[in-house]
Amino acid sequence: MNIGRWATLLAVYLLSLGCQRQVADKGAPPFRIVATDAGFEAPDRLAAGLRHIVFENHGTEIHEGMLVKLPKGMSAADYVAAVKKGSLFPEGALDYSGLGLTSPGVTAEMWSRVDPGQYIIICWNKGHDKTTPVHSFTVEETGAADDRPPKEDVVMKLFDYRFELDRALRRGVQVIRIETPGPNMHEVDIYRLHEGNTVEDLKRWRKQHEDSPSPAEALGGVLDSHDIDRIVWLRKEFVPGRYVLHCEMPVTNTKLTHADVGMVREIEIK
Ligand SMILES: [Cu+2]
Repeated sequence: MNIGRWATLLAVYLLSLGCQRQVADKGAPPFRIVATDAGFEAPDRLAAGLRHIVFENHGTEIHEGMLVKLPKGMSAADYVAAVKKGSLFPEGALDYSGLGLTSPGVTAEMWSRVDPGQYIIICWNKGHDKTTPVHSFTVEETGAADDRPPKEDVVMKLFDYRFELDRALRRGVQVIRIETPGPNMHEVDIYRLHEGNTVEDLKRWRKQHEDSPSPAEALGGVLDSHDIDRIVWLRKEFVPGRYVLHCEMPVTNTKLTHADVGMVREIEIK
């Protein structure tokens, strides 16, 4: 090979490296979870770090996608067996947030940190935790850069037992940074009320666990984390309407939910 040809090949190689770098800078595609009534479709690997997670409900029922990190020695089957015996928090497993209740046809997205380990995705709506298969995946330390969340428009704080917003949510795309001062674990489901329905209708409907027509559309909020210092970001497009923030976490040692003891808030977006 003459020098000229070698130099050309080298130039082409360097150019292609440059292109690869440009692609890498745009970031990896989001971790995409598709929920159906038969279970979840999602990759079986994810790089550790702050990750952009997209959740699409292709089913006919409301679903959610909670990430749970399993302790060493516990399999997905072990976790599900404990849940079937009635445990909401199988010992040693850590809730790692995820996208909350999401109506059929709705897509939700968030940014949240994942650490190396074995995980499952599980839906707790309407007994799906006992009837619908969980999805297992592995989080690996690959050195991949964090997915950077967009700058927040609003900060939402989850306290015992109320939601605080540092400013009003507006119509259009909003990024909500969600913190949990607690001191208990919390979640926030976001609903848009259908015309003529009230918060009371929604609370009653969530208690019934029946197939009665829903008074609201579930837009996909964020689920709880054992690590309450965790900050997550939610991005959502809002049309004008009446919305409800609702926490369905159980009050310890009771059959009440946080919504029952006041953790529910109606907001209007103009
Ligand atoms: Cu709560």
